[in-house]
Amino acid sequence: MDYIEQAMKLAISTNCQDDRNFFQALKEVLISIKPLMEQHPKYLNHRIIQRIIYPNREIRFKIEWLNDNNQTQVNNGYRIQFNNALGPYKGGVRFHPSVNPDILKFLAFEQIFKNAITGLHIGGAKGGSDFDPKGKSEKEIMKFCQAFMTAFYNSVGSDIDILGGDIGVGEREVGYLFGQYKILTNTYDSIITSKPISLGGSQGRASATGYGLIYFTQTLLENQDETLKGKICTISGSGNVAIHAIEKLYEMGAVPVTCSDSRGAIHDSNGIDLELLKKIKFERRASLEYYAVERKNASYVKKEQYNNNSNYVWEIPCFAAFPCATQNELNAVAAQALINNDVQILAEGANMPTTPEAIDLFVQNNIIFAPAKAANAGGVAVSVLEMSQNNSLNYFSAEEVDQKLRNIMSNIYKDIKTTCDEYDLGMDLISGANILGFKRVADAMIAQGV
Ligand code: NDP
Ligand code: 2IT
Repeated sequence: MDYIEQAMKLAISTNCQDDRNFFQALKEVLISIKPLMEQHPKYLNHRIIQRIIYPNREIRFKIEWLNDNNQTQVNNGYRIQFNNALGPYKGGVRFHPSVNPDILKFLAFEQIFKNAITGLHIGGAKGGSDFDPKGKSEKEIMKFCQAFMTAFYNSVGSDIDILGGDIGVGEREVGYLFGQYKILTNTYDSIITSKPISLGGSQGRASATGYGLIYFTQTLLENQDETLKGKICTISGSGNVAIHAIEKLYEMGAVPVTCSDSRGAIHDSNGIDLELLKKIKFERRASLEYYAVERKNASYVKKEQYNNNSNYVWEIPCFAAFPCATQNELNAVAAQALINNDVQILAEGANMPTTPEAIDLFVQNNIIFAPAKAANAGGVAVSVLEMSQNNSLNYFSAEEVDQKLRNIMSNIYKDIKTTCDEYDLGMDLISGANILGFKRVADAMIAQGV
């Protein structure tokens, strides 16, 4: 039995049998580090794989809060502190009804390697709750955030575990989480990032993931003597990552023509109206169907009308495609449609948005594939700038943050490409990213002893 089979067997026997998202993320890493394992037996000798597939701590807690009708509500809360070999645990918090230990374990596992790829000294974690922010009043959101922090505050710390944003958790939620921590501990510790600017948040953190995604794509294309200028691009999602990716695509002279949310998708062949999109999603927190009501030339397709469960946005011919909503949102049907329409590059803004079958199709057809661990790492990298400015009681200007983000994304690309060259991987950026991240974490584990 080889190390991959052995590790998968071990992972399945020590986790819930249904942890399919975690097993998917794990298997991809295990397969792609094969060249590293073959050249450096020390990683197997130090039993790094057996050690790295167990989270250091899995915290589960109950959140009780009162809704606007004074009825008691109960939600599940979690934090997976997966690995802190490189630095304090760092990773976002997700509020979505689908949140469960499997989803958070996959996200925390991915975060270990993503954080390592940035070259910064942070470990990997993820947390969240099955709380659904949709339809809740401002007061209910605040009450829930306060109860979440109350249930869990003694497990975080600015040099222990630093939280951040993710699906359903933006500046508003982060502000309430931070405010409650301050009350409970009487400190102003930087235990969470993506804070509002008024609380010490970083200029440019809100836009960092989306902008970073496009900077990474542009660097990659420049190395192929290509550019995004004038190119049709398709995007899924219409949250923090998607909207800022669309914004940066316009700045690069590209034409983003789609977006989607949990209920449906928009195709606007003249280019997405960014101001209208921001108004609908950021201000009104409403459904995208209103976009088509206000923009008569745009078409709106409801989720129930998608073909074979494949988002309508992937049927639109494009040069580059950017899945920016959620995990496993781009399946083999979508991949085939994109390939038939001659897509040139796929860059992941969301975490693990592409199914393994879809990835296989892109690889077989030589489509350039920019994996999430590299392409969306700009968000967490700017989170570290936020931690750094908080801890030094200083701040970085918007221009400084943008310049640092550009450098970080271009260095990530260079480091991955160097790894690809070293292991003779051509443009297999998935393996390059996994080897680079794994090696940095494994070396730190070995250096610390057992
Ligand atoms: P937001 O909550 O701001 O937006 C999420 C978007 O995706 C919304 O348009 C939402 O639709 C849609 N969506 C969420 N879940 C589903 C689903 N199950 N099916 C279809 N659509 C869905 O989150 P972010 O933009 O911050 O995050 C998007 C992705 O990017 C996630 O995978 C996240 O982990 C990843 N990411 C985020 C980072 C960040 O800094 N925020 C950093 C790196 C990665 P609706 O509007 O209807 O809710
Ligand atoms: O997936 C991610 O990298 C994030 N959600 C951002 C994490 C962070 O701590 O800023």
